[in-house]
Amino acid sequence: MDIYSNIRTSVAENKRLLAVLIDPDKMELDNVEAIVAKINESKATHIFVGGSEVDEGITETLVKAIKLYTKLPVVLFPGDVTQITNEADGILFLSLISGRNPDYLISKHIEAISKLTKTQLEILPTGYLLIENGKQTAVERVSNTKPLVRSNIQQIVDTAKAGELLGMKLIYLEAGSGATHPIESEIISAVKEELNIPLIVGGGIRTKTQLDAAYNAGADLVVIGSAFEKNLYFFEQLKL
Ligand code: 1GP
Repeated sequence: MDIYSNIRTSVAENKRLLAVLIDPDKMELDNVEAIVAKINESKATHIFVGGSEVDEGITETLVKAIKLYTKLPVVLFPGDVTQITNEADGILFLSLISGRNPDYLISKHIEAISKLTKTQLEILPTGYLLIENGKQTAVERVSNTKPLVRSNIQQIVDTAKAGELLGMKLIYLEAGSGATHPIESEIISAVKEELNIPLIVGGGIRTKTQLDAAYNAGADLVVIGSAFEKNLYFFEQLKL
């Protein structure tokens, strides 16, 4: 089954999906086998690969290495066109709909087409919403956009719903890597209530309480990067 059908089936069955995010910039190739072994032992259902600023070429090498050691779907979560590689299974084709920078709303996508059409990647059109979290994150800096204000829940809900009605297949609520505050439950549940497509939540999730809170509020797929990067025993300690 393809990645999206799998996600939809899991959501229909109330399964909790978990993606481990690997940033190619922070990963030594020598460590890939051991790290992927840890991911395989955990409850992770997906591996996301990407970062806001990644040197050209290293994403492909990393994805190739990851694929040697896992059967989990490897999905690109690219910060830029240069991170596209046919070695992965799919790609979040992200439109930063919280922002007003045309580069990240449509221009980068046009730039990506000549590469994407030469790949077999499953393309997952994703409405990407950056939400204010207490400090400036790499996404905000690199995309030169303002995050949505946390307290304006209606604006966040309307933005997510607009993404769905534009035909996007996933909505991703992003607090930013290493965020001070993960996305609040009130925001997740308000967005979930209005959406008919799967909801991804990530950024700043460091504890089991925060992870459970995201799922309980309605996240279908949670993304964890930094906490696992800092401590490879993170999922074992969470008893996941
Ligand atoms: C960032 O949502 C992801 O794009 C994951 O964030 O690194 O804080 O887990 P963390």
